Amino acid sequence: MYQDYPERPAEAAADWTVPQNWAHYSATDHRVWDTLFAQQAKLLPGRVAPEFLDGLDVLRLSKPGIPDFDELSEVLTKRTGWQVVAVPGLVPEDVFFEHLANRRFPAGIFIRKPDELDYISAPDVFHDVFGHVPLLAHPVFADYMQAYGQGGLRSLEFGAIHKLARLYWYTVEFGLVQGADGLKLYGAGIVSSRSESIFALDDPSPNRLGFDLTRVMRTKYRIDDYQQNYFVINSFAQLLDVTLNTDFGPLYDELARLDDIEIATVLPDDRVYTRGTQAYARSRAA
Ligand code: HBI
Ligand code: FE
Repeated sequence: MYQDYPERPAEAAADWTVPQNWAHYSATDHRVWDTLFAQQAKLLPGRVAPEFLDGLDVLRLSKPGIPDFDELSEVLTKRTGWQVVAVPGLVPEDVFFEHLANRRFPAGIFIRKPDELDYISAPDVFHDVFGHVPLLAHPVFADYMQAYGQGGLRSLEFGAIHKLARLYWYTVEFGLVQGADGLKLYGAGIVSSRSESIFALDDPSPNRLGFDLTRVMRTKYRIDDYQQNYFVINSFAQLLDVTLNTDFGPLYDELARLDDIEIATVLPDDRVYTRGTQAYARSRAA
């Protein structure tokens, strides 16, 4: 999903981990975290999957300031065996998958500046920790993330990483889940963004379609703006089951024979929750 990786910095280990150097964050850095946290903590109840709020709670993420990864890992490990490790930023895919497959989530240590609170071009510590870590405290989602990492390592052998990356994009980053009282957010790219937390649920522009593994792995995505499609799962168990019970080798063969699906297309077989007007996307293209 991300094309260019910098060289491994001299201070990083072979697996790209670095010390978090928590004591080096400035008062401004901590204030940025607190501002973003307060904003999302107010916005998300009722919009986000309850498992995410439970995760914030059990991991005590409301404690002021940027979390110390060692403290966070201690609580998380007791719950689900996951750890949070510090990395300089984006890491190469094989390194990323190797961490996930071993229940380590690589989180960037950098935090955005106070003048770029809503839009960032690379994932920072707020996106990585606030967005991704709460659901790692949920046993089923925790298993899904590991299964994804294991699948990622296998996808490298098939040269199919860009197909598998679509699964990550449309679930872990931008997924919606059907709740008892309507659609809920769970993707980290959505829940860590004030504006997309509103857009993904309320805006008439995007399509909201039922999740189907093959369909998702055929569908292009955009990295430069709000999504034009969101895919809706029934439960985290559905996501884990389909990942564990699919033989990805034959699926990659099948995908190689099928055309990619353009971003905003709705197919006859899609389970349509909302058919988008695409008005927002059109206004941005104009
Ligand atoms: N590195 N730090 C970091 N965070 C990511 O989310 C990430 C990455 N490297 C590769 C990657 N994501 C994706 O390419 C894969 O899931 C497909
Ligand atoms: Fe992310």
